[in-house]
Amino acid sequence: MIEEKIYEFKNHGDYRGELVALEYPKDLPFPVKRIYYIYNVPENITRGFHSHNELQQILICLGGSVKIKLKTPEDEKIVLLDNPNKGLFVDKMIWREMFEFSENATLLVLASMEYDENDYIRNYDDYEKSYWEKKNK
Ligand code: T46
Repeated sequence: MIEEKIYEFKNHGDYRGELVALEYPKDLPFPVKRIYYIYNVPENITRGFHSHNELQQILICLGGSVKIKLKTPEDEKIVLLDNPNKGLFVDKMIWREMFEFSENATLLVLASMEYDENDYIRNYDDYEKSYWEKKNK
């Protein structure tokens, strides 16, 4: 079973607008080593199609909305991100696809590791093999 772990961030907003502050370990499960964001995604584009050996991430949709498919050989979940107060934890060894980006969507990602292409599993058959190997260890 894939656990759908959503972090509900504290909002310090007042009449001047909203403010969310994220600190490790108070609000986040790992110290953030890298931040990136995805935006201006054209209609009908799906991104992702990979898993990670070790990387853990939190996905936050700062504006607009996007759907995230989380998948393993045993389970599949689709999560709608449409609120900057919420962060979706995506664990290592979970296949992910990001789709249905709204026109103005900005997806912010907090990552537990620096960028390392060797940590990616971009072929689904390799992912499936590695998933069962790790699970049956
Ligand atoms: C993930 C999902 C949610 C870098 O040079 N540094 C980086 O930190 C990242 C994330 C990417 N890149 C390069 C590698 C590729 O040449 O940017 C290009 C696009 O990356 P990619 O095709 O992997 O993008 P997505 O949107 O398919 O996946 C990204 C992350 O790569 C991935 O870790 O979990 O967002």
